[in-house]
Amino acid sequence: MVEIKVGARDAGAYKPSRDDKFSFGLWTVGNSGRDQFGDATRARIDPNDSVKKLAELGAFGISMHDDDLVPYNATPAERDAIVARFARTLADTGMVVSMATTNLFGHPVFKDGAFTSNDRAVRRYAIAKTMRAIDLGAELGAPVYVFWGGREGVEAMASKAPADALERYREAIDFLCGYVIDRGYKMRFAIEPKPNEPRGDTFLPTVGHALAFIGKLEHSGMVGLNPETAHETMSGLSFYHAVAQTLWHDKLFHIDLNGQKIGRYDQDLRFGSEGIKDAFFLVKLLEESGYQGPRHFDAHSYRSEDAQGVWDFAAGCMRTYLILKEKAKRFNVDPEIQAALAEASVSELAEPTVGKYSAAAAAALRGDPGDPDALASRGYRNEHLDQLVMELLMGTR
Ligand SMILES: [Mn+2]
Repeated sequence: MVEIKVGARDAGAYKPSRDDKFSFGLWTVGNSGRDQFGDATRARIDPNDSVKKLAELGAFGISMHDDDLVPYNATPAERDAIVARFARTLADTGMVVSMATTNLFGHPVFKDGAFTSNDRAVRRYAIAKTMRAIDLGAELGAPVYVFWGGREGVEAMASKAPADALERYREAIDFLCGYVIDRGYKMRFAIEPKPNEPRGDTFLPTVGHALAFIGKLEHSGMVGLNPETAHETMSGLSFYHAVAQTLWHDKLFHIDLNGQKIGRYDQDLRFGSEGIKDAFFLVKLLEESGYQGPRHFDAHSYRSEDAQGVWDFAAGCMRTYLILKEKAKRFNVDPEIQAALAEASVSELAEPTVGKYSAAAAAALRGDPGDPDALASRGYRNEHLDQLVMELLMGTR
């Protein structure tokens, strides 16, 4: 049993540092609390102030849509002044832009979709806007560029042929890969799946759909995923398993962490505030997988909060991550948990089953396939194992 001193670890053990690579979208802490049913409940925060405050709290980076920083109708001169001031704030604080993306959902022009709008002129506008936003991301040093197709979907099923929409999606990503290569930007793309909201049904709804889509791309090597806790969980799927498969495909280029209840609207809650067991195994996975990217939070504070609540939210996301990271270390050294893993034969799953096919191996296996009744007689003690995990998470181990 690990000895625990109450309060001892509050003296800074969960204090985030740059090495933890925590980042936040400008739109996350900048969320004003507006929702479907009510107006903003707090004032907009200047992006420069967000950067300063996040740096103070221990984050290393920020992410941004083009429109988070540069207003839609800014002149080229205004745009350059805004970007120059922002670059100075980044330099002053030591913060980086760890990811950039395009807002292809807010303006009414995208009401029928962006890359998949039926209107060819809208599709061309969306790609042009994305090229401008990629330039901005490159100017600020973003190594990853995210594609969330917020409006790429339908309500009326008859309104789009899905195969045509996927072709246009593929065409857009291929074209933009070509643009990045042509410009010599050191930038990779990450697709962010989501099942629905704001559209009734969205194209590329889950991690699995997006992984399959990448296989059809011309430059598939430079395109990976940006899976999000809330988006997979909305579908009732395990985010932990989604990320594990993404890693297995070498496609985890970025990640959006938050909290979400199954079957609800997109809640974007503080990381770890729902689904604590999924969050625990996710953190353990990220920390043990060699993932080098940002631990990025795409979430926002409750609508009930004022400015202080926003910073409580941001600090809470990072603190919960670090607590779960420490729990993962305890998991690995807890003798009872290790014994329970052995009883469940967890490491045996890493051993090959039959090896590569040969006629001799097939004949040997058919000659001695094993006795199903004898094999069925064992238990795996998963109840015991899971109880130990729960006790670890509840703080009694
Ligand atoms: Mn997201």
